Amino acid sequence: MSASRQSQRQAVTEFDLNRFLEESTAQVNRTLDRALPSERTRPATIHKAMRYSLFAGGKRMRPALCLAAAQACGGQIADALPLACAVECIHTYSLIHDDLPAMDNDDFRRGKPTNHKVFGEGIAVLAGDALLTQAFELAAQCRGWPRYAHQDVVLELARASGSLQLIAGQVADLEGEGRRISVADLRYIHERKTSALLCCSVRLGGMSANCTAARLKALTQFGYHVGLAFQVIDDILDVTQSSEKLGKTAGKDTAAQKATYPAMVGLEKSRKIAQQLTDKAFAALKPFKGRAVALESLAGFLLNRDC
Ligand code: GRG
Repeated sequence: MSASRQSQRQAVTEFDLNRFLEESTAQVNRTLDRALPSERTRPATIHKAMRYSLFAGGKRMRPALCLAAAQACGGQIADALPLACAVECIHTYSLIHDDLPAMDNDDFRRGKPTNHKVFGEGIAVLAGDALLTQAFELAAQCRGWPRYAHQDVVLELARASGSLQLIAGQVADLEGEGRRISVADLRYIHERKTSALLCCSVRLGGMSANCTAARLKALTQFGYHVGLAFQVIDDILDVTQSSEKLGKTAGKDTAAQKATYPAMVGLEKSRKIAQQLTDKAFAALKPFKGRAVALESLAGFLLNRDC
C-alpha cells in the first residue's frame, strides 16, 4: 500500500467524520432555515418549492468541504457558514434545473419526486432562479478579510457557477449526449459541471479563514482533484447502485447514452482513476502538515461512498 493511501486510512480511522458531518449538516440546515423566507411568506408557492428541494435530504458535501477547509486554515465556522450555505443553494438550483424535462427529465431526486413533478415546470424554474439569487444574498453577508475582499468572494461564486464553469459543463454534457466524445472532452465536462463547485466550496472555506496564497493554491489542487473523483464515483454508482439507494434514477447515463468513465474505460479502470485522483487530492494537502484531517477524511469518504 502506498504511503499516501496508508495515511488516508489513518486519517479516516482517527477522525470522527460522522460527528463532523452531523454537526456541519445541522449548522448548515439552521443557517439555511434562517436565511430563506418561511413557507408562508408570500408568494408561498415559491418559498415552499425552494425549501422542498433544499431540505430534501442532500448529503451536504459541498458545505462540509467548505467548513473543513476553513477549519484546516484555523478559521471560524461562523465566518464560513454563509458561504457554505451559498454553495449548497447553487448546487440545489443546478439539480432542480438539471431535472427539468428540457434537460435530464428526471422524476426523482434526493429520494423524493423532483421539484417540477410537485410544483410544475414554471415554479421549478423560478425556484432554481431564486436559490441562485439567494446564494449571492448569503455571500453578501460576509464581511471580507484582510487578504480577501468581499468582492473576491462574490467573484469566486459567480465564476464557478457561470458560463465558463458550471453552465459550460452542463452545455457540453447536453451536447455530448448520444455522441462519441473523447476522454479529454469528458474531463472538460467533469471539470466544469462537478469539480468547479466543489473546488469553489473548498476555496471559499480557506478564504473565510484569511488563508495564505500558498494554502489557497493547495486547497485549489485538493478541490479540483476531489471534484473530479466525485464525478467518476457518481458515474460508477449510476451503474452499480439502485435508484432506491441513490435517491435518484439509477442507470440514467446509459439510457441517455451519456459518455461516462465506466462506459468509456470500464468499471475497474474507473475505480482506479477515482483512487488516483483522490491520491492527488491527498498529496495537495501536504502543506497543512496533518492539520487538514477533516478534508483528508472527507476525501476518503467521498471515494468510498455508496450513494
Ligand atoms: C446549471 C442546470 C445546471 C446544471 C449544472 C450540476 C449539474 C450541472 C447537473 C446536475 C446533475 C449532475 C450529474 C451534476 C454533477 C454533480 C453531481 C454528481 C451532483 C450530485 O451531487 P450530490 O451527490 O447530490 O452531492 P446531493 O443530492 O447529495 O446534494
